[in-house]
Amino acid sequence: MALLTGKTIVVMGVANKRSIGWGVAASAAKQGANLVLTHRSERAGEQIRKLLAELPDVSASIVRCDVTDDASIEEAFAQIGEATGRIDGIVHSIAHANVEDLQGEFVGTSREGFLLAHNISAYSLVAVARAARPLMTSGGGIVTMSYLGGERAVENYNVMGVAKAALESAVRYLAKDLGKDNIRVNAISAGPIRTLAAKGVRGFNDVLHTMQEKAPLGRNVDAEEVGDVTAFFLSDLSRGITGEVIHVDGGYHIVG
Ligand code: N5H
Repeated sequence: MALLTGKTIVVMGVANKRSIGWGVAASAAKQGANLVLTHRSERAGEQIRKLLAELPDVSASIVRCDVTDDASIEEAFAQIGEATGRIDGIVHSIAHANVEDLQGEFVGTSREGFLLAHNISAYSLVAVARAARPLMTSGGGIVTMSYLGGERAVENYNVMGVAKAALESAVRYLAKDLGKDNIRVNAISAGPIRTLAAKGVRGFNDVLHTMQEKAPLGRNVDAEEVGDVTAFFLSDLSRGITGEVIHVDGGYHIVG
């Protein structure tokens, strides 16, 4: 039997076919999950509709959710609850920072830019976990996406690195709280992947190149590989793991 048969998985943050969230949705669907995909922009909603149209056998619905707005989160999860009755997993694949805060010196980060990055990229996991908890009546898994820049000072990653450090810490505190409800909370630290978010950010191509050169596996990773590890975290195979950050980066973090 597939790993996620009979489970409802909510994937937040698919912008287009290159999104890590879409790699996750595809892996989860392959493992038999019933999907709910959330988006903020109309444009992302359209992209998701198009992508799902190519997978007619997959059971999926689309819900709008703006994670900067508590009322929107509440409404989205009320809608999901009505439609599905229960949630077994949440995948948080959402981050944002001002493009001017993703280059040059971190010391120049404005208060506003710092708060924006932390609001969307880290606090949103806490708000979503709280909203989803009452619907996760059989327990389940929450998975979020991080990057090595949350552990090390990586050129240009700047305010996002600080937000990812907060996100990874939030994973541990949420895991501590939600363990009593048999809800596990874990993160994946993914290698660089050419997504819409990565487009136009300074130095991205250099990072891809270095990764290929130095990673033990000698190549970059893709969204499907991240998706498969996410499916593992959402499945009962990982039932003994919570509060963990696992690297899906071809081993780069052990050498780079
Ligand atoms: C070391 C690097 C390269 C430099 C830093 C890149 C950081 C990227 C993450 C953030 C989330 C990108 C971002 O917010 C871009 C926005 O300012 C502009 N783009 C958008 O608004 C597009 C339209 C939407 C879809 O994107 C978002 N996020 O809203 C890190 C890279 C090697 C790895 C990487 C790219 C990591 C990561 O966190 O995504």
